[in-house]
Amino acid sequence: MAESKPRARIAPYHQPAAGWGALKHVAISLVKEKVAGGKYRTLFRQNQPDGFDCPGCAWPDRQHTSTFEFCENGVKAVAAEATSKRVTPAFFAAHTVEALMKESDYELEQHGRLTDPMVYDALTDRYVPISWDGAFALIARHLNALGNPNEAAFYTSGRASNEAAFLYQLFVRLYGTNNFPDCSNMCHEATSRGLPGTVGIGKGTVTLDDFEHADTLLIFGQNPATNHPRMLGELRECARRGATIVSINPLRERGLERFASPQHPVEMLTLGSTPIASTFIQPKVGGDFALIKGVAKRVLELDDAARDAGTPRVLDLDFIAAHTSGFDAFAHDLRAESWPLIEEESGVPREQIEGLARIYANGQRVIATWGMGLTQHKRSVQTIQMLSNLMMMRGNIGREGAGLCPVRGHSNVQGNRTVGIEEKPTQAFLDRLGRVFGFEPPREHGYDVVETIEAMLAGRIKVFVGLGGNFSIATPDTPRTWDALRACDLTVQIATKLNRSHLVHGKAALILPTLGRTEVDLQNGVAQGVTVEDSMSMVHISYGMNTPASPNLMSETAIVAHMAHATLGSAKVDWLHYAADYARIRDAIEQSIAGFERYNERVAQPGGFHLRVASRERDWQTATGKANFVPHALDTDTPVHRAKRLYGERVMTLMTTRSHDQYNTTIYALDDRYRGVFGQRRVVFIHAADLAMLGFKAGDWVDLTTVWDDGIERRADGFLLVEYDIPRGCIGAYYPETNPLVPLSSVADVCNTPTSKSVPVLLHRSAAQAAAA
Ligand SMILES: Nc1nc2c(c(=O)[nH]1)N[C@H]1C(S)=C(S)[C@@H](COP(=O)(O)OP(=O)(O)OC[C@H]3O[C@@H](n4cnc5c(=O)[nH]c(N)nc54)[C@H](O)[C@@H]3O)O[C@H]1N2
Ligand SMILES: Nc1nc2c(c(=O)[nH]1)N[C@H]1C(S)=C(S)[C@@H](COP(=O)(O)OP(=O)(O)OC[C@H]3O[C@@H](n4cnc5c(=O)[nH]c(N)nc54)[C@H](O)[C@@H]3O)O[C@H]1N2
Ligand SMILES: [Mo]
Repeated sequence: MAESKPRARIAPYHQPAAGWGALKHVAISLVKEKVAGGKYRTLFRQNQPDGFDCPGCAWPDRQHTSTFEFCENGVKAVAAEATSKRVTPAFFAAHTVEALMKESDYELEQHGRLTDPMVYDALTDRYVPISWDGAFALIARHLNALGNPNEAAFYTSGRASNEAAFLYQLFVRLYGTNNFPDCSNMCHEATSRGLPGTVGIGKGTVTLDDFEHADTLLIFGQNPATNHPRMLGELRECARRGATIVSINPLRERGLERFASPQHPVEMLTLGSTPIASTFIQPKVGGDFALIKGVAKRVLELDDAARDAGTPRVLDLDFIAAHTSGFDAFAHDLRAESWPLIEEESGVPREQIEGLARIYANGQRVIATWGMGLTQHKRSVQTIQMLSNLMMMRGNIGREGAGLCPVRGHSNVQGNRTVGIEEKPTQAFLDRLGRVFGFEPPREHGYDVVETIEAMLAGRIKVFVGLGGNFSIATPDTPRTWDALRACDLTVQIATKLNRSHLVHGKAALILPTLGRTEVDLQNGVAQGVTVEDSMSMVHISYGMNTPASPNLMSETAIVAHMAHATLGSAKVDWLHYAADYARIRDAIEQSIAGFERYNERVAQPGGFHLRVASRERDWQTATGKANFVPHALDTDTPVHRAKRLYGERVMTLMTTRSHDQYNTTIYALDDRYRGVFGQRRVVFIHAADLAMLGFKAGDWVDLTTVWDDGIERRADGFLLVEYDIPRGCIGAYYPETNPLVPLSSVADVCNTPTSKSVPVLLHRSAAQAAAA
């Protein structure tokens, strides 16, 4: 690479989050990306009524109107898409796949936007140009040659629009399978599978308005300064109103300590900032289930005391009586739970658990938010159900200023699920889809991400299509996943930028370059809008404004339509007719899915519309017709417990997380400013006492191996040890570099999410460093 790498260093960060630091970095990212001429203005049209929906995260916008919401990482996402650098046929002619494999993910990202459809040529180990028609014919030939449609898998990364995703699932179901692995399987699946059991629907119950009324916010396992920067603006307002904000996270994330708002010139000029969280609880990694159960147990004790003293009750008895089922069994289980076990498993001392229970019980309107810190563990579904139990004890669901707030990742991951990207569809969904389009959809459940990789390894999946994303390294067990992908007959990647999944490919392979959301999408000369659903169920329309990166790009919707047309023909569904005017697809969504009445009309209103979430209205769509309290036992036999029985306290629980300068597998730059890491990514955060216990010191290099029971060696080599404020026995490192350590069979109960935030590992003095010494 021509660009010289910045010098690596570790330097703790003492400034507030956002503020001048963030503005400076926006300027750097614009210059570095060489944002194509005149496109700066697009940054100011982001999340405006006539602009595009930010391809960054799924955090909602206030009314989607007037004020330009400043977001450093949103700007990076837009700038990365608007870069003037190009990956052309000439680029591919100059680089073999073998040569590109030697580049880092950061280097691959720097090459810029893909411009033309390309097909892999095994003779020269290069990608060569192919016509769009040739590409679609190749896909059709492979799909139609399979003995069984279940031998193909269709991945979705949550950036696809509702229109593209709806057409995609229709195509795949008409083709004959429910094999829809998606990024959600690795992300908020525990939320989507856990909440239906308690409140009936796997979505959050709050909207942004509730943040204006909440007096207490519990933030579980999230790093909003990096991953949802606009959420900090809401939290800042809550803090200024005097709301109590608690961060529950093994790390004291910088953005939750102090935040200087770029929206507020006075704070910027005076170098002032707003303190955000008033309380930090640092459970051990994976300790939240025990912690939340402990808080619930304490709330029950406080209620017992209130009852005995004749003071106002702590439980919301009216809510429990009118709206819930199963409280007695739940309370019985809480009373029987052991305090020492709760303390041991959470890693939080009893006084702090009691303190948190007091904060919760004092709150009249409580919102609980959560991110990947809760969803990527063995017991994630149980943890999320325990959190709903806790919220139900005081009626904190379905009233103003209170509720459940899962904070989703990809900007349209929630919408994708709503319009049918779901490997386990309900029969009712399939019935209606089949009725509208006159076919009998496949009924058996399809494969999720982990099952897809297992099926590829067993030779049961032969064709893989990826609508966005970077399947080869977002997934666990990297070397095995690569074997799996390479065993496929055909891999197809629909993408904006070059990534590892284009290099780790099937025997035949296609790269299909697509428009990004920021770009004008013309069909028959008419600009098309696409719709997305944010993390709070607001559906709105998005129009791109930039000139496409290349004249030879197709929109995702058009690519899907042409794939379907080539594979199935257009007798049953006139695919190209749909792709010619996306309003027709919205009409089809309206006919097929509840809640989309007058879709085109309502989405045209500024701000769009709220898709009904029944639980928000205390309409409980569960088997009991009530919200269910679901008791769960503490598990003392997780993979981490088992590893500790074998290797004792040397076993560390590894959480894999995001740095500030990445978007999932897209590495924009090599810094993690708020955690004080610069110019490098191969670091391990570790407690000082664990360094001493293991005989290391900060600055040493280590190799990591996983403790697992299938005889396969899993390792990731060459990480710098960084002393950090993290609980004993826990370490942190970045994803995707650590995915080789996550076993494919290490998944969460019920939802099958890879346990990428709790991997039992051992640290070894780096072989390379030892050799050099
Ligand atoms: N800039 C940027 N924005 C993004 C993304 C990005 O990569 N970059 N990714 C997008 C996507 S797809 C998603 S899903 C979201 C992810 O956003 P987040 O949910 O914030 O994801 P992570 O950075 O993986 O980790 C979250 C936090 O969990 C904490 N944590 C780890 N283990 C535990 C635990 O056991 N308990 C608790 N309580 N906390 C724990 C970590 O310390 C960290 O602060 O962000 C989205 N937005
Ligand atoms: N160890 C570990 N593993 C994890 C996680 C973790 O915390 N730890 N997090 C998991 C989570 S939460 C998620 S969501 C997944 C993410 O998994 P993915 O969604 O598969 O990965 P991304 O890195 O978001 O995908 C980036 C690629 O998408 C393509 N792209 C970008 N924009 C567009 C577009 O508009 N259209 C199309 N077609 N392509 C586009 C670009 O080519 C880019 O290289 O990773 C999961 N894996
Ligand atoms: Mo995600």
